[in-house]
Amino acid sequence: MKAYYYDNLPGDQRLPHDSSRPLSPDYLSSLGIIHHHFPPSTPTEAHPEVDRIATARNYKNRDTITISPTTLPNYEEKVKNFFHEHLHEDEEIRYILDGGGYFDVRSEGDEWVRIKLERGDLMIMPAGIYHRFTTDEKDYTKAMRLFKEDPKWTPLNRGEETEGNSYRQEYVKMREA
Ligand code: KMT
Ligand code: NI
Repeated sequence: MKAYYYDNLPGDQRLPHDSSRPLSPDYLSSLGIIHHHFPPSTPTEAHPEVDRIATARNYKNRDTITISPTTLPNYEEKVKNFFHEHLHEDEEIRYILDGGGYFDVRSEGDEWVRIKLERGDLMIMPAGIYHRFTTDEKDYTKAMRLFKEDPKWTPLNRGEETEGNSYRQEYVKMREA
């Protein structure tokens, strides 16, 4: 895992866009993000710690998605959709089984913070945080997606409605506390 401010320069979203302004794990904590590194023994099986965390946090749902041009129908369109800024009404865990990718999350000043995830990285994002995702130049992310409740998988794209969303407001209050 590596985090830094996104450079906001035009160009392919899959490029690093590293502004050379690094951010620490403590900074991510202040945004309500938790990160661990649990390398899986094979690219198909979660590390036992992942199951332990999921059970402890009462997670009920998970799936595995392989985001690559050969495994995901309409790859280009899906990657564009993942890159639309959105939030979820539930906390979500992303665990990288293989490959890698970038999650961008909004800072408290509404800047993009880019989080580079690699195999074995586990990230817990709080409900209500604005974010987006992209593969990197290798076009290959195999990720386990874990959600607490059923069926809040729907991304809510940022707009007037998400500003008034109660999960969003709770998140902002938590960040400011
Ligand atoms: C999300 O919440 O934006 C995603 O699930 C992206 C795909 S998972 C690596
Ligand atoms: Ni999302």
